[in-house]
Amino acid sequence: MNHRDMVEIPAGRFRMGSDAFYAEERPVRDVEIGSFAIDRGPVTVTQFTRFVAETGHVTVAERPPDPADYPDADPTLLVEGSAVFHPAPGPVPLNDPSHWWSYLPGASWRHPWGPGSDNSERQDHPVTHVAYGDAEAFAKWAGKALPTEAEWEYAARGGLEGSIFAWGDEHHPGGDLMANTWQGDFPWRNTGAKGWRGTSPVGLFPANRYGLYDVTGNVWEWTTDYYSPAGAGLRKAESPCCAPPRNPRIETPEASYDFGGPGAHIPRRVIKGGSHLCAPTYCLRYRPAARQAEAIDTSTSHIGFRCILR
Ligand SMILES: [Ca+2]
Ligand SMILES: [Cu+2]
Repeated sequence: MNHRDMVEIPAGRFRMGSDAFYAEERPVRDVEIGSFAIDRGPVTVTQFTRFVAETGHVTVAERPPDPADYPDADPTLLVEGSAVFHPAPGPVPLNDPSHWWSYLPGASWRHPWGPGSDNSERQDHPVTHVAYGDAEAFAKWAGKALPTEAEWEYAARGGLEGSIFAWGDEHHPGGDLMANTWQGDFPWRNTGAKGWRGTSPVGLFPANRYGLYDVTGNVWEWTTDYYSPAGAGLRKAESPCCAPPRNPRIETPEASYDFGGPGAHIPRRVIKGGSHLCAPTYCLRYRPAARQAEAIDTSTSHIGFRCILR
């Protein structure tokens, strides 16, 4: 593998999280991170194609789900497929994602918008419809690893201390659109980000100060941390005095289960950075501190990943 598409991130200390937005980002805390190299952009369709050609990897979305794993599921839905966004016909209540998400049989990284679609116009876009295990398999093949949440956030901040966005505090500095996020009225009127609806070519929007593309928007990115309502790096109450935690991570799934939900037995990991579906009226998660839980077996049209080397 060549690593010239990676950037060296120096070791250092940063302020992880945010107190100004969603509860799961709190509290802001100091964290220390060892040095590592990270991919400049999310893994592209071209790169994933090479991985599949060499390994014969079949993604989770391309395999029929095992009914034993989904005892409560409608058996007609237990077919190969993935979650695909479709614009609503008009304004809809924003508390019900079923208005714009559906499980589409035959959708996969090869057919991102369903069986009739392909990647002929999307070779340099981030690969999508990858579950956590698919991202992990790619990383292993590439001789790399997936980042922890803390590593990802540290790199995404680009050395800017405590900024709201990866580029600073202003939403649109100089009037510029800085990332591929939803333009128009979510989830029905999509005027496009630099002409793109859905994913966009990696590198179309400005890099952050470390030279990383698409840390904000385009696709959410998998990290290795299991989700817990408060993220990694919190100091134990009994030791508030001491040095900040170094390379914190959450390696046990206990806090990640979505009790009461249909997939309550499936562990969830943290995804970062927001996607082309983030809109200020709906979801302000296109910020380095923002975080979301995603079930490890789930793939969608707006989640991808990038790798690191420690
Ligand atoms: Ca991203
Ligand atoms: Cu969002």
